[in-house]
Amino acid sequence: MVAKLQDEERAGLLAAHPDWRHEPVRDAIVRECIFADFSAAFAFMTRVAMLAEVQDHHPEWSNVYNRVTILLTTHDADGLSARDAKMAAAIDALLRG
Ligand code: HBI
Repeated sequence: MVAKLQDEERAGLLAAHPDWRHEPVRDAIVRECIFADFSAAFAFMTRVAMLAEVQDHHPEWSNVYNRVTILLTTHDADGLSARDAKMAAAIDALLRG
């Protein structure tokens, strides 16, 4: 079992990653990313997929043309955990370039 973040830890995660919003029903974080076109969006998804395999932590996401919506939560914790914070940081770093 993975430890679920406490309220203060969740607040810290959101403060550190302001492009993510909290989704309270799932206790998840969500980020919407817009790219120039489908090709750029799919290239980004490929890079995230490789990160997800390395971290053994996988996003729930959707893609419509140039938009990718990513939801992170930890099934094993029934909510947010440090694994989501680590993945959000890696995704933010990718998007910063
Ligand atoms: N991805 N988002 C997410 N949450 C998990 O709990 C999770 C995962 N990928 C793999 C994984 N857990 C494994 O550790 C096992 O549960 C198989």
